[in-house]
Amino acid sequence: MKRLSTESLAQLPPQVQTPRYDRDSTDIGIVHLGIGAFHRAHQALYTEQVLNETGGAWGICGVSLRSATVRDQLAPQDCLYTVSVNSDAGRKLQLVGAVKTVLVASESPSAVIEALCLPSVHVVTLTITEKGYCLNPASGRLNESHPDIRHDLAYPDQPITAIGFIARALEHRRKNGQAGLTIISCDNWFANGKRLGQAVLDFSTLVDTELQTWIADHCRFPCTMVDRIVPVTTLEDRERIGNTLGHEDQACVMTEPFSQWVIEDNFAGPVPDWRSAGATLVSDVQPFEKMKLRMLNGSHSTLAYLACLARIDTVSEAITHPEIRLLVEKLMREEMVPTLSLPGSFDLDAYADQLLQRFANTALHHQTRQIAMDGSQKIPQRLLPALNDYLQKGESSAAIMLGIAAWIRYTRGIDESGIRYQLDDPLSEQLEILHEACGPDVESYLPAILGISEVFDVELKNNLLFSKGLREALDTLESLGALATARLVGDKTNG
Ligand code: CS2
Repeated sequence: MKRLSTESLAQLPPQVQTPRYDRDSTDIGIVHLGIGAFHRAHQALYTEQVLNETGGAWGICGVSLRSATVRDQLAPQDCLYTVSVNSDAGRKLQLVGAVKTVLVASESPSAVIEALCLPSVHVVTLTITEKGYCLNPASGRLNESHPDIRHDLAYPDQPITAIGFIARALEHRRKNGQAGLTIISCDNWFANGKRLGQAVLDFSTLVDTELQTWIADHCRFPCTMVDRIVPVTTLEDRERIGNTLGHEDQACVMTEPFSQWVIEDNFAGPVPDWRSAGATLVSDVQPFEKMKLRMLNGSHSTLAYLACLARIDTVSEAITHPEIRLLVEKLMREEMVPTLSLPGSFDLDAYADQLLQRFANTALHHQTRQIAMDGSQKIPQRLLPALNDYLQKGESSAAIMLGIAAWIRYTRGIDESGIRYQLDDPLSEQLEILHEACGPDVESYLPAILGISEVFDVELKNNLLFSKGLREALDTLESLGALATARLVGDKTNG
């Protein structure tokens, strides 16, 4: 089968939507760091719609920080790719042209710095996952002893972290008298823009305090809430898309019909008119971020750890188990909703209904193992803050507690059937050593896990309600298993 390319555009089946603007004359206006499937199914599509509607110099230069895989998938097909919107009603295909070029930072760091310094570039977006920010998840400050950060401070022209690239490019832009940039984190962190800004400022202080002042004056780091479920693309997905297009597409992405982007209206210069493409611009994103992190991501992680322990592969399958559904509903409606306050007449119960429907989408095949990765980075965002709200009042919340306990149990690297798996987490080595030393006894491994300061701050670690609740949840998980524990907790009244 022939590979997808600009020439194939005219030969695609009529139901496939294709770019309506002149790609060749579209200049690069955005550099995106971390060009994975999520970016291609989310921000790039918003930009694509702007280009389709009004044109403009908003082409995207995608950057992969480490691996060449995405570049090798996109470059041979002129960076064109398909987004497949999958639901029980069928599949809708759109061919996206907004990405114009892809760079691999590890192969050519100078090309990335040059791209960030292009006069036509006004916006940088990032999806580098939580760990990419090199922050201490508990304190939210740059982890200055992170080996990659130390590398970037020592070799500023060959950075390896997003923070190092941004700081170096901004140094050039300042020296060349160029404009600053709007730098937009699109990762699932609470106050993601503030954290990114903090990381860049912490880093630049170590380089030169004048740079730090220039960045503070000339750049903006708006917070955002991004939402769209994007499972890993499988071989079967590629085959199916290839058969429909009549052309091979190595870079296609699968997603759901739902999409949401809430952006803080705080820019350093021009940005695409994403509002016209369905994004919401607000002065304060935090209520939305908090809602999404606690309701969607908090449930996702809780469901994923329980499901992985019980060997349930996908989210849609997990949510058909009455035990898991009961627990997830309790977590959302009884425990998370009371910790949230949204502007206007926003209906959180309807939001929960919609999430349950999204989780039940059987056309998506969203792997629970995909969500389970990087738990040490995700738990402090998704579950601990809401639990803290309860602990501060001397109360507890059984479903959230079980979510955290399920992650801890999952870090043992062995499921309930005795099958071993590799942890995919920046702390995996530390966790493996810890469990190796402690063995399967909760009394032994729990205190050791609570000692991981990147995840649990001292106050939380020393909170007796917290450690007691976790011990109980872990004891039940270890003796009854994930599903029976979910039922027990789901049925229990909080007190
Ligand atoms: C998921 C998210 O993988 C995960 O941890 O919880 O990627 C989730 O699918 C997105 O945040 C949805 O917007």
